[in-house]
Amino acid sequence: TVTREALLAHVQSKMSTKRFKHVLGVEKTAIALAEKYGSSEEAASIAALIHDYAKELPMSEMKSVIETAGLNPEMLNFGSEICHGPVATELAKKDFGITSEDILNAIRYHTVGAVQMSLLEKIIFVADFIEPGRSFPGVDTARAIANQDLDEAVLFEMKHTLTYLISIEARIYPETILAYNAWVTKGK
Ligand code: DGI
Ligand code: FE
Ligand code: FE
Ligand code: FE
Repeated sequence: TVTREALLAHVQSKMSTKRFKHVLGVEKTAIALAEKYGSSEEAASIAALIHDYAKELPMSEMKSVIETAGLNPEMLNFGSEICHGPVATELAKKDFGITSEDILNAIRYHTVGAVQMSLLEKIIFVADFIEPGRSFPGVDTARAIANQDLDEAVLFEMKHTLTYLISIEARIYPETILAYNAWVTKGK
């Protein structure tokens, strides 16, 4: 597989300095969570470095990746925010030869989450939300929860994101609601 140095160079070449800083913050946070919760730190690093690899791709290129890979074309109606994770997953296979389904799913579901999530998927989902560069109201609460209970942090993030999206009258991707419904009833 690809070395961290090669990955860093490729990823950096595809995005703004600001977004690359975010990616490094996600990597650092994901490695710390992996250590804390007993997951592979190497897998956390690779998934974190690739998670936003497609974020600045033009929609025309996203569309062609989605069509070629046979992904659900419905996501195109929700723009780059919803498409960039699944598209990065395809590019991770093609550009970097990533074959670990766990790493690929962590990249795929990093924006929306999923009904069932592996430890690595939860780590990338939460690390993306709480990395040191994030500064929205509630981020310190999210960091404190992530330090205590990773599942609670996933649910907190889903509630926070959905509340935010509704407040700005954004359209909710159906998978976002399915994930929220599954997590909000866990343990009840
Ligand atoms: O790529 P990042 O900015 O690091 O973070 P992200 O991939 O977690 O989220 C990107 C954006 O996607 C974030 O501003 C919230 C938005 N988003 C998440 N779920 C939905 C959504 N946007 C819409 N319209 N609908 C959703 O269901
Ligand atoms: Fe993202
Ligand atoms: Fe996120
Ligand atoms: Fe991100």
